[in-house]
Amino acid sequence: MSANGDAYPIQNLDELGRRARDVLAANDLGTMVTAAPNLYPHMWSWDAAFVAAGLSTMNVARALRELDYLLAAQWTSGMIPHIVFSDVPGYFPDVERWGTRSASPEGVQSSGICQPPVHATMLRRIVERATAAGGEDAGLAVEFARRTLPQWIRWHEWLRSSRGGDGSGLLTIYHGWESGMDNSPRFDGPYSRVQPGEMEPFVRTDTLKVTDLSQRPSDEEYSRYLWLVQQMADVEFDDHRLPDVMDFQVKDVFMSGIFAAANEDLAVLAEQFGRQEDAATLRQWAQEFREGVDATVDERTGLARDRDVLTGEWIGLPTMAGFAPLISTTSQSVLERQLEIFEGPDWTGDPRLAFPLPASTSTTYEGLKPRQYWRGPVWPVMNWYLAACLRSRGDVKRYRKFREASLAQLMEGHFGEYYEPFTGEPLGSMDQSWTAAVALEWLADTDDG
Ligand code: 2M8
Repeated sequence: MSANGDAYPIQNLDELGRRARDVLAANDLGTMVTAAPNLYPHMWSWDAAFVAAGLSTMNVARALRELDYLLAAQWTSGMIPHIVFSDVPGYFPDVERWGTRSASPEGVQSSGICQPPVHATMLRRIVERATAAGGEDAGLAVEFARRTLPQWIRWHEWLRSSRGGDGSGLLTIYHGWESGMDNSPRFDGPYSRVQPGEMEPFVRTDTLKVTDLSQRPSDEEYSRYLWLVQQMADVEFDDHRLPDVMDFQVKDVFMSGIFAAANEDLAVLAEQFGRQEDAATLRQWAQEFREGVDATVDERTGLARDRDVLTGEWIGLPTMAGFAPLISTTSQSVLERQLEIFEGPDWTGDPRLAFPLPASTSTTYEGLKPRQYWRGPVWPVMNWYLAACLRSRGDVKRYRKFREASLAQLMEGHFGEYYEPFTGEPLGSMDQSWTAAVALEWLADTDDG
């Protein structure tokens, strides 16, 4: 049953906080907070980072346990897998289909790909929050960060070498799932060239749970997703062989912006613990990826672009990924142009929007699908992440605008995975953990500091 029962509109911010905490408590298996109660009964890598940030507003020790559990699944290569499976059945593809049993660490069941590296940014946030609060939590958070710093550095090292070592300042993904924006139209071109071969048949479980099929990816999309999993499994997830065998290879600009910012955040932590050399290396990577992201900006549209590695083509569709520089750029002119577009009539300034929040594709894009997953809906977690990036630049005014709109959106009470941009209807999974987590983050930041 839903943690909030038959969801009803929330009356005030105290109630929003209470109900968000209830959602996280109901999704907590003890070892992990699952991404959602029904649709996603496991731990997802970037969900876990956002969830940890949300948990830290009420229980720092529990937040750190979440990150610890994720880290325990880190592969010897340094990769942090995108899913750590619980024992709850009902999600497909499961660990058997992934074929990762021997590649994962002993006793861990995981998938074999990664997701956007928001972890260091969230860890820095947790440490700063706990330090500001003082007392026992401060010690716990600092100790945790000190102890786990080498693991986070290894994760970044792996990303930099296995996914971004070609000097482009951009990370390569081998599956749309690695971007976290699974079926975004940005990947339509690359996916159109993926032709599934002989494959074991499969039965999807997501469409049994979200029964309005228009909200999920199509079967055709799913067979491509599964084909890519098989291609990786065939080479035993060997990073060196992926460039030779994978039919999908994209330089992901949004993930690269996240990586730039996360390197900067990890450098701050490394410095705090006297690891100056590591901090210098991380800062160098931050700079490399900042430049990589800025270099993708299309002069004409002002948006950042992905690149299809296999064809060499730019992918310049008007999706949220076009705003990667908002996360990472240090160029004032790039920033100003991006903000102008972001607040203009194709994005948050579209008067038809239920709330002035960014949709996953421009609301004037001809391919907009306002109810379908990453093809149009508004994602609360992205609203908060982008706002937090602006606030870390000192842009409190915009942060407040985002906060007001986001809280208004969440008052409908379902903690939806995503929302219809024009009506504000919650879609996908209800009681989604990262939505509840960012509600707590918004509520914790009353001073906007
Ligand atoms: C969605 O992705 C999973 C596959 O990884 C799925 O559709 O089954 C995405 O929204 C992804 O970004 C998110 O981490 C995951 C769990 O919330 O769900």
